[in-house]
Amino acid sequence: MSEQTEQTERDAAYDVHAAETKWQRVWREMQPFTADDEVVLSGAREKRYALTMFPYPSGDLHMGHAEVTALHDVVARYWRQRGYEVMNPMGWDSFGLPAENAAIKNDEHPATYTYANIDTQLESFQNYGISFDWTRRFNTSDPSYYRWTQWLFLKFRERGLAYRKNSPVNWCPQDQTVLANEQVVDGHCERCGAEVTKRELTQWYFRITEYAQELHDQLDVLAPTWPERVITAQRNWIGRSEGAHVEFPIEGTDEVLTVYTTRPDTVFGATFMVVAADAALADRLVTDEQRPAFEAYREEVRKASEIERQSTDRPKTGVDLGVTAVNPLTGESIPVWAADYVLADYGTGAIMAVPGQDQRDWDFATKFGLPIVRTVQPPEGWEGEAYVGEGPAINSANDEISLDGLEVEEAKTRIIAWLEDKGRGTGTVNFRLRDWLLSRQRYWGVPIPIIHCDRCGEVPVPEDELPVELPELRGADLKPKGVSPLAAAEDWVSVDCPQCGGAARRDSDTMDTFVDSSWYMFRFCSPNDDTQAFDPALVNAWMPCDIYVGGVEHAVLHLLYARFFTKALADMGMVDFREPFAAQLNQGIVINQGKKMSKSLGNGVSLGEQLREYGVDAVRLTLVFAGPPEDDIDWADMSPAGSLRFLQRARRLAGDVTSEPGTDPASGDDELRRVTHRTLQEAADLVEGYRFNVMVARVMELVNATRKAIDSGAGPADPAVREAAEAVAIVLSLVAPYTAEEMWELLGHRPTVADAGWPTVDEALLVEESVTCVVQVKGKVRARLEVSPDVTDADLEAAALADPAVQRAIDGAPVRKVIVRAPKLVNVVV
Ligand code: ANZ
Ligand code: ZN
Repeated sequence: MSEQTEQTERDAAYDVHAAETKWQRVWREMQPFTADDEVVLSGAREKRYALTMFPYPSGDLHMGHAEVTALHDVVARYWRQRGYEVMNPMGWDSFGLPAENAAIKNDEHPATYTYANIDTQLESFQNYGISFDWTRRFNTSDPSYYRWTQWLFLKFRERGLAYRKNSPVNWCPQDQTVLANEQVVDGHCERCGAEVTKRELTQWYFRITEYAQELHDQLDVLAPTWPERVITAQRNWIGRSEGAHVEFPIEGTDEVLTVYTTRPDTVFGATFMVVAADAALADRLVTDEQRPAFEAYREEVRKASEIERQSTDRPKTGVDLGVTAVNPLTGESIPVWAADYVLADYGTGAIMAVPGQDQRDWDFATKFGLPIVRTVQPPEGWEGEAYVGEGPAINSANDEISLDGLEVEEAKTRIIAWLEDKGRGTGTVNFRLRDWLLSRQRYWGVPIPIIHCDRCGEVPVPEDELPVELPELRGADLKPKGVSPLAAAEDWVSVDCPQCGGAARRDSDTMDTFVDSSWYMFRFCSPNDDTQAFDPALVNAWMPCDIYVGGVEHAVLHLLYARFFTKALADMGMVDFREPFAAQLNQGIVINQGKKMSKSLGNGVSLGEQLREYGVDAVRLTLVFAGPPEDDIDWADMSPAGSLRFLQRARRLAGDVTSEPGTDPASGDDELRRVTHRTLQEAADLVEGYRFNVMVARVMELVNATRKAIDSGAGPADPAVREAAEAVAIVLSLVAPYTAEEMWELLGHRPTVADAGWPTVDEALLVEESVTCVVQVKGKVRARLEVSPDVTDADLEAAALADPAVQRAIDGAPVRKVIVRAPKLVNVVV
């Protein structure tokens, strides 16, 4: 090749798409990302489990997937370069409403739709060059997976952690199915946005409340490595509060109304009681005379959403139940009302109303002319209504106890002790968290492995008959109807009872998809094991996940459920850790022109088009370089073309290097070597601190420094230039794997750069050049010392006093004081 063509070759933009095809073939042959269980079991290498939330197979991958996996891959590939055995698995969360609704819309079977999309997404992921271990993939809708979801359900049920009960539940009128509390966002269905109503139904639940305390407490342990907003969201959702149960006898009956209150100190001010209108208790207490009014009111209440019911600016409504209770402290007879602002499924479903200290109670009392007694002294000049702040207790004494003058906390302690002593109440902890409603009246999910028999009741499907396969129901109408389409599949539903052999019926509900995703991280550790849900030895070796990258929208859904599953499995002796995710990172979202991408706004950005136009690496680099991972990215402000130009520039460096691979860099240009080693050091720190965008900026600087050294300094044969170019390739491999492979090859190495290993940083090269320190004696500069910028005060003082010029200036006089301002100044006073 003539020098001329060589030059043109190097300067020409390389064909990114040809490189993609080429390296995909190489990777497919090499399988460099297959995690080795043996290495981890034997302890030969330390493990890292990098997990990113697996997708729903609805449509092809979009910008959101591109962003989260690009960020995630930085960490996974970095760990590999650092010599860890990395497991980075991927699969599909392939059951659920999104697929089912899309399938209905397209008049297709959900399975056809789902598996076609999985194929598409798989190909896109492979093209996108994420370092996934594809040998571990599975789909939650595969019978080989959901067999174990069913098995786990039965194990949970054996332990009393899965059960059925009748109660008012959230109902989505659009999707025609029940929803868990976690799936109701501001009173609306998380999936379709319809306003959620209540229905009284018998449903399956997981007893997550059994773990409320631990789920709450362990947040403190997770806080340093989990995003603050997730910790806060979970803390609020679990909603731990401390208070008391206080008993109010109902006059003329044996009934006792127990209330939950966080302010037992205000009990002297309880002038009436309120029971949730839809609680069974209200129905039991109401007098015959008040019943018609009560029932009419209850009808209204049932139509209201929880949000409406709790909104404070809504006029208060209610009905007097016609009975009275006795305030255990004042001995007064107080009326009992039913209202909607008290919720049936929180606390005890009843409250003592203290209008002096609670604004909702104040509004209610004012509206219905009920008495108001203040029991906390408001500050001077107080003109508000209910006073919720601190202050001394007032109007709070009887013959046996006085709280008057006590501050809130002290008064609480005192009254709880008294109540407990008299057997009229107890101090207690309450949680907002409810049990997790898991059954759904829809088709595309895991069948609940239970058979209902008139004689035997609920009978679990025997383990050796699992999985209970989802019937195909080709051609059946899957539109939401309020009952599962499975109920109509007579052949499937009617079975013999496994216990008595009599005619029985399968449970026709399916499980919420969040059940599927609550244990998938365990399955990845032994994905092909058909003898058990997971291999405990492998799970204990690989888990917990060292990082979990995903969207903050799962803060209280998936992330809470997965924590619950882990704790339950630990208590069953199946795993020896209690939290599944040691660290977590939430990415922001990709928006366009300041707005969320949406069809109706017409501002969607097609990932496919971006990839075709700029190539995978440029898109990945753009997403990682855009800003801190947690921030949203506005694609309109991004320049994938600029990213591509940078990648071309980086690649050209590799083409320019003329020294041989393995050349000792020690004799190379010192200045460039310093930049290289500082970059390697900083890049490592930046990746570990999730500051990937700054890491990219440092590589860009290194590319510039190297280019300068080639063109106007050391020249292409200098070993420091090779060292720098190799460092660029290795660091860049975390973000732009194709370009990095190209560079690695141009530099004369065999693939794959993913396994090159992070170069050892030479500490000596990190030391910054010296600083000049001025030494004064009697106010006159007597010496200048060249010292390290991080010299200690003591070392600097010793060095200054030992200097011959300084000694001469002191001339034997007694030193009174030495003022040291390291590293720049020493002042000797004699
Ligand atoms: C008397 C009282 C006086 C209250 C006062 C507050 C202030 P958290 O912190 O959320 O647990 N409450 C209890 N059960 C309820 C229900 N089912 N529906 C609606 N409200 C209910 O709140 C506990 C407080 O919320 C309880 O303390 C109770 O009102 C109310 F100055 O009791 B309190
Ligand atoms: Zn039976």
